Amino acid sequence: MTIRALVFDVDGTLAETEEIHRAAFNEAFAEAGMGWSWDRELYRDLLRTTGGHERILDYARRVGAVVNPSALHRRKTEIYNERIRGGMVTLRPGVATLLDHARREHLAIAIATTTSRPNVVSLLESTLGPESLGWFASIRTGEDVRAKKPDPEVYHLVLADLALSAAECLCFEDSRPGLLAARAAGLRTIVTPSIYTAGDNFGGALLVIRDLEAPWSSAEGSLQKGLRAIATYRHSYL
Ligand code: XBP
Ligand code: MG
Repeated sequence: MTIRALVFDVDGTLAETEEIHRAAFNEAFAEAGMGWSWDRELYRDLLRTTGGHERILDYARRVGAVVNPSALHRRKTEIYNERIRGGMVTLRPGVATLLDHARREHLAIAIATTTSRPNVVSLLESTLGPESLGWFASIRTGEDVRAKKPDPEVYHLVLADLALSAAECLCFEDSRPGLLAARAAGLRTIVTPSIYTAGDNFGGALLVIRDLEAPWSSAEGSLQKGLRAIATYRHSYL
């Protein structure tokens, strides 16, 4: 079947943003004078809870603290956006080229993420330019759903926006909760593990590759053919 759309996760897939999220959480905690500081090892564990608001609540429960997660998360989002708009992040290898090829070959591109909408807007604007928001046929975020990944709700919303079946799309994720969400929506998923997810169980993925700097994005006019070959080849194994 012809692939009509590529659906992308954001954090860890488009860019290695998780260290900027972690720094923003820690700065918000410090400003509030809470004495909380999440190191990398702890954050790796906390990432199993998707969504920053939920992550704060999860940690508060672990340490038996009573906090206002909404105020903390609002401030964390402000700090994160200042940092992203300050040019702190670049896209992962191959991402810009793949988006470019997809657009040239008239595939729709879309976003399905757990993170908050302002974070997606600032990331796209500061890496791809202000006009890039208009390239995406659907952008669905954690703000649009009742249940975050691994629940498939965000992917169902994107598919409805695109008016396409899962079989007509390919999905790009970096984490196990993301992969589970995409698979539960019936999407074939290519995984590019990120700094916090390398070594996770990616069973059910169509393909697990280091990054998106792949042959399909360098061969002129062959994206559709390349993606279809990968999808068809592996389809019978899923
Ligand atoms: C990754 C996440 C996000 C971010 C924090 O989501 O779990 O929660 O860590 O973002 P994805 P917020 O890979 O699906 O983009 O604080 O805005 O929730
Ligand atoms: Mg991710």
